[in-house]
Amino acid sequence: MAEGPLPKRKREEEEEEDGEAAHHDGAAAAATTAPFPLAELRLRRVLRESARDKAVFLHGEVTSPSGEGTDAVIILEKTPFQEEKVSDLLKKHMKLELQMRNDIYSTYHLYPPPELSEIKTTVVYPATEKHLQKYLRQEVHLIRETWEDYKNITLPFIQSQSFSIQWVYNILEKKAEADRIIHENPDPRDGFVLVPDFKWNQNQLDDLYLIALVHRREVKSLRDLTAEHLPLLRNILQEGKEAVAKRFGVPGSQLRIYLHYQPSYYHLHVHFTALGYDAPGSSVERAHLLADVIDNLAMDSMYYQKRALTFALRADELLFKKFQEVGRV
Ligand code: M7G
Repeated sequence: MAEGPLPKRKREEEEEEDGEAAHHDGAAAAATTAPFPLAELRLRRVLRESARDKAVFLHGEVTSPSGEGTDAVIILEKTPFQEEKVSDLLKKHMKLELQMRNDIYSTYHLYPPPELSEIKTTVVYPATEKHLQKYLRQEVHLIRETWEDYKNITLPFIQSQSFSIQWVYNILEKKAEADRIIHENPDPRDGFVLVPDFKWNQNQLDDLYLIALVHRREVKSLRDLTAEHLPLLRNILQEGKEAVAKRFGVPGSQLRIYLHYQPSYYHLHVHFTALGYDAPGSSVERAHLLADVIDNLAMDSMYYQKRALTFALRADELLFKKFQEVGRV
């Protein structure tokens, strides 16, 4: 892909320095209904492509009338089949082209009508450098982070560098996605909001994915949790399961309910995914089952301020470099 002039990129530092302004921008963006100008996007490069997930992650640029380019990340993803639409697909297909035939075996190219060939499209715009990094395919390494490492390396880093969590505040304040809320416990200390994760289009239950966002704002991640948070965590586990069973008919025994460490967004949240779905980020080096977290805290309030935690970092990440500098990798 030809590299053009360096585009304008929304900088994380700007958001940090300019907290209030960013807050207003985010709230305004939440209310915007105009669709993203996809056709005008200039494709700069493919950040990552996954044959297994049938998804492609693109870095594009939108050029304003004044000629200034702004970065965007576009994720295009083929969605799972919906059982109830399969017979439509057989009946209403536009074309069926034979690819090969051998004995009793044959394969075809089937071209579905537009309403049955949706591509889930996620847009991050304007995208920061950190967003581009997040989706770029990179070599990864495991880090074993002690509590001292957390305090000396990770915490200062996340305080200066992490993604804006304006989108979380927009949900909690009902400025965005208010009509998507599945359940809310409004208690400011022990309450939370459960919404469909934006990875899930809600068309089928196979890849069910919801996220519980806590109302309290000072809990960044698993590392901050103590026994004080047990009522909050138990509410999420109990009420979250009940809400999913009631709305989607999926029982708690078929849900994987977990926290990420490290998360991308440092406002405590819990992932709810269908057990049969191999969700991105559900592997052992990142997912911590909520039920286990609760048990650990009940046994020892300081459990997550004592033990080392393992996670993977990409080789080009600044945090990885910080661990490298002090010889921890
Ligand atoms: P994470 O563990 O902080 O990071 O999870 P990850 O994205 O690397 O997994 C944050 C979760 O919030 C992810 O599952 C995202 O898909 C989801 N998410 C992110 N954003 C920006 C939104 C949003 O605007 N709305 C909703 N509903 N979910 C989001």
